[in-house]
Parts: sequence; C-alpha cells; structure tokens
Amino acid sequence: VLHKIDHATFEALRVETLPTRLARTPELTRHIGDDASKWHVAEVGDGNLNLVFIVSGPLGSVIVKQALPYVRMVGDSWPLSTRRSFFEYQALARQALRAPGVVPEVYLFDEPQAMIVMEFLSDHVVLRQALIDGRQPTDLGAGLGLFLARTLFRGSALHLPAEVRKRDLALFAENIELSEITENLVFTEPYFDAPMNRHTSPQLDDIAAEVRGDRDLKIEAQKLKQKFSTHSETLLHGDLHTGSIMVSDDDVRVIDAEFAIYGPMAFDVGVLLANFWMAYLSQRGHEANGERRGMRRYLADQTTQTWSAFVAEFGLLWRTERFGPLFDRNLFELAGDGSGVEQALSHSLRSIWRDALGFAGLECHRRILGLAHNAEFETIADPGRRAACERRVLLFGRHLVMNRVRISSVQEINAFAEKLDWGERA
Ligand code: SR1
Ligand code: MG
Repeated sequence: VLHKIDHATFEALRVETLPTRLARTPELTRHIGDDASKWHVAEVGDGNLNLVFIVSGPLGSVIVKQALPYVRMVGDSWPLSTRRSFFEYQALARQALRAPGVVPEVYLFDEPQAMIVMEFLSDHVVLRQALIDGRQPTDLGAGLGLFLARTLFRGSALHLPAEVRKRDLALFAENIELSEITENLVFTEPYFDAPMNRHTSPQLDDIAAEVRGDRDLKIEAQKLKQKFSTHSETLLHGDLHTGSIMVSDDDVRVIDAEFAIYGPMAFDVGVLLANFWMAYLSQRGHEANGERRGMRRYLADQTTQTWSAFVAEFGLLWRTERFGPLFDRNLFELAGDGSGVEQALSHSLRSIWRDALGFAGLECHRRILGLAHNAEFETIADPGRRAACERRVLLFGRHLVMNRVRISSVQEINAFAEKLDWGERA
C-alpha cells in the first residue's frame, strides 16, 4: 500500500517559515540554540528530489531535509510519495550500525512532514563538486570500499538471522516508487527514445542511435534489470553516485539513502565505480595544459582502492561474521573444510565483480543518454568538447556490459579508459 501524504498536515518548508515552524523542536534547538530569531536558513538542495536546508544558530548548524510530494527536477507534473523519507531514515539507521561513523547522525525524523533533521558536516563538500574542482581527498576509495563491504555484507543473509532479514526485505520492498525510478531510468529508458531522455545533440545523435539499436546490449541491460529487481540479496544504498558522498580532505561520508531497497550487492559497487570512471573520462573537458594528469591518476587509484578495500573487508567479514543462514558454518568451518570457506568466498566475489561491471556500464549510459545527467559533463561549456568526453563514456559503458565476464581486474579497465581517453580525442 503506497503511503498517501496527509495534505492536512504536510507543508513544504520555506526559508521564511522554517524558523517559526521548528522553533520549539528540541532535537534541533539543542544543536543550534533556542532563539529562532537568531537563526540563519539557506536552502542548498542540489539533488533531483528534495529540499535541503542548512539551519545555523549561535550554537551550531543542522541539516533539515524534506521530501517534496513531487520530483523536484521535473516539477509537480511528476508526483512522488514523500514516504521515501521514511525509507531514507530507516536505511540511515541501519547504515549507522553496520558501518559506524560514515553516515550523518540523525537527530529527528518527523514522518508526517517527511523531514529528517541531521548532523551538519561542516568541513565537507559534495564529492562530485570536489572532483570537478580537482580536489583529491585522502583514503577516499579505501573508505568507500569499507562502507560497501560492511553495509552489503551485514545487510545480507550471510550475516543477519533469517527473521531479521526477511522483515527488512518486506519493509524496504515498499520503497516501490523509488526502486521503479531506478528500474526505468537506469535499465530501460536510456535504451529507447523515451520522452524524458536527453543527450548532447547533434554531436551524439549517431552514437545514441547506435546504442538504442544494439540488440545484444539491450538484452544484457534487461538481464541486469532482472537481477536488480529480483535478486534481493542485501540492503542497498541504491544511489551511490558521487553526489551521494561528502568529503573533507581526510574524511568520507555517505548521504541520501532514499533509494534503499533489497537488491544485488553488485549494484552499489558498480554505481560507485562507474561514477569514478565517469569523473576520469570527464577530465579532458576540464583540462588546460595537461594539468589534469594527476587527477586522472588519482581517480584511477580510487577505483583500485575501492575494489581492493571491498575485497579485503568482505573476506574478513566472510570469515568472522558469517552468522546468517547462507554458506552455513556447519558445512565448512565446523566440518573442518577451511578451504571450502575460501572457495565459496571467491565464487561470491567473482559474481559480485562480474555484475558490478554490468551495472557500472549501464550507469555510464544513463548519465549521458537518460534524464539525470552528471555535473562533471554538464559543466563542460563547449558542446563539442563535452560530447567528445561523453562519447567515450558510452563506448566505455558498452565495453563493461558486454565484456564483464572476461574482464579480470580494475587495472585492465583503467588501462582501457586510458586508451579511450587518448585515442578518441576531439
Ligand atoms: C527522477 S530522479 C533522477 C535521479 O536522481 C537521483 O539521484 C537518482 O539517481 C535518480 O535516478
Ligand atoms: Mg540523491
């Protein structure tokens, strides 16, 4: 049953009304101060769906995030239940337990107002913008690899008791509208001439038509969609691109879990890697005099570090926290079959790797041909230069999807990205 918003009580916050409306909310005033006349409010939402306010007072600042009953980037012609805020809150609570210290602390969830009051990350900026600006936060890939392994392993039947996992599976299965957005926007719409699609035109018209006419690619996209929508393996973040990550010079945080749903582990891994590779392939568009060489190296390093941190932590958890019903210890450790444990682990990692490359390829396509694009390309002012970068992303994405069974390492993919980047220059 889809949640219906209570129009009698729900009211979108505005910069002018927020202080009066939240003046007597202790979860907020304890962090910023009681006197609402001294608050400063700014709306800073740059995502596609919600309102996000920074509210500052004499004691400090908080973030107030509110879901709107429609898709912000499109307008009220596309209604969307504010219930997504409930799923974001539930996902944040689980991520905080499974990967401590990575998601912002939640101070208050107000369900009728679809509003989450949470920690303001004062030293942090959105990773996508940081990468556009040429910043190189330390330990980024390693931190994200740990986050992926911990949340994906600990939300799965490898770790959770059957009852807990099944209850969560049912709970998040109701995040119907948001998972449907992903199913449509990632897996289907980029591959036909859907009304909301757009691409840099006319420069990419030929390759857009080629992608849409590629039957083998479309079949692979649908096989991956089937995995995404039926392989309910773990609680996903569901939208782990570089706009859902905040960084300071030496810290990484993950935000924006409203797309949380049970799905294949490989989805979060693939989306994140794809966004690093897209950032890599956008560098030419931001470059003057070769000064982005170091940035390209940095981004390639983040992909290898993400994957190796993921593999190491996933292996550790596999050996030490496999308490769930899958790959039961009675069959391996307790039967004295230590090497069986390792064999099973490498099978699982191989299948995550293969599927992650498929999801990564599709994420690349949808950001160039679909509705929601990435700022690292949108901010390349010259359309010819932008299109040259975007064309490489489309070729890169197809390579990942079609060759995912044969590709054996991140280094191999980075070498392919490098070759594309040099070979196809505008
Ligand atoms: C209509 S929402 C478009 C995109 O924005 C979100 O961040 C998700 O990536 C979604 O696919
Ligand atoms: Mg988001």
